[in-house]
Amino acid sequence: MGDIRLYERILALINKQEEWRGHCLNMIASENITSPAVRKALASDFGHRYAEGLLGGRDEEGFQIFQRFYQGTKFYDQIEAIAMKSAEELFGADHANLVPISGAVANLTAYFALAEYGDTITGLSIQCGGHISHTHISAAGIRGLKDFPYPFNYEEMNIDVDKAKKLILEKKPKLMLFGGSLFLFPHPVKELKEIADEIDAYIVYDAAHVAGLIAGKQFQDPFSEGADVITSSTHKTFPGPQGGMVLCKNYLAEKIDRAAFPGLMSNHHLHHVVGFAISAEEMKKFGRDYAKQMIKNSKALAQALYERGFNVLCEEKGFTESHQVVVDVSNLGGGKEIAELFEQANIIVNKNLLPWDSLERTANPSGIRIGVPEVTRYGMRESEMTEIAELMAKLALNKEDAENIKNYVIELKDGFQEVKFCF
Ligand code: DSN
Repeated sequence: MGDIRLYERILALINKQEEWRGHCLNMIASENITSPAVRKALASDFGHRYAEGLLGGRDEEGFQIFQRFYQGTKFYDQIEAIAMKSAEELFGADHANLVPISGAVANLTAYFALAEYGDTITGLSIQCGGHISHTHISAAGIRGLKDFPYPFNYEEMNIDVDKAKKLILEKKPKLMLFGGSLFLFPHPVKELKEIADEIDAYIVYDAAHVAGLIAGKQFQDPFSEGADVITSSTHKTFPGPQGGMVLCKNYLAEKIDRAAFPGLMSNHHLHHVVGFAISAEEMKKFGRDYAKQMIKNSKALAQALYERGFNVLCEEKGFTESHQVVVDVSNLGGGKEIAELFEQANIIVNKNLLPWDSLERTANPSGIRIGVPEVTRYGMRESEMTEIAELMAKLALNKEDAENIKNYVIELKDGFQEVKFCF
């Protein structure tokens, strides 16, 4: 039986969440904030509807034609067609499929399309930044794929190209994955393209974290470097609603589409695609400026943290070329302790395994990962990054009172309430 008290409690918790996170510095690297127009799309009638169907070619302007199994899709079909074309333009893809409902499902779609049960794949290990869906414990395992990790260079925080070449020639994976969740520098796609061709492997680039940087032309361009497929979520540096997509070259379009529908999904999430369509227009107009500012901000934050005594990774490489800053806090009690301490002061980050951690350290790993997508989208710039670094230093290094720092955080955030880089 429905319980009015629980119902009211849920409504109250929604308000509490909005109130609290509205006064936080949200610095989870995989999160972002959507524009008011995207929020409107998410709450629209499209969230109630179905639009199952197959793709049926393009019209003379290049917009997708759909063969739906449901009536009532005449407006939605126009939006999905626009969204597909925009995604193709932003990422230099021949074809976009917007059916996957998350980044992990986008990866599963690629696995279903391009690999067979029992095939071998390679990607980064979880400690070195690979996403769980790149491994046997998640989507790759569901597809029955055997994974082995690329050799990794700790100083470079990147794949060791020479060692990787030897291992790839030996193990001959069907798929070579790039991208991940701990992602400071572009991955060596073009450096490993030749070897992929030699063993007939597909290159799948998981752009979930860096999609906004790629669309804003401030990171590597996976397709021009040799990727066959880009998989992604749509809500990290790319400031859309939560969801997924697969972008590909023409020769894989049919396989990807069939893997998405009817392969893995029946209906997709229409309100998500509508929100994505809006955010894609925002990125076409403001994406370059937004992506540039994200990178300026992450570099400024890393430098300021380093100057205050934090052990920020990769000082010799300029710390980062992405939206992330990674700090080894093992000397300060570990990632769990520091992330929880920051949370007491309304600074939200996540603890993170570092490449030299064993998986047993998952509960309290050596690192924290700090992301700037959302604070950048609220209009913060380099000077605010210095202020944030100062607050973090007061908390973690000087052991100042978290309640007191929280007041500074709230005051800082109060000056940045409006979402920028949108119409
Ligand atoms: N778990 C997400 C991240 O934080 O990177 C990716 O799905």
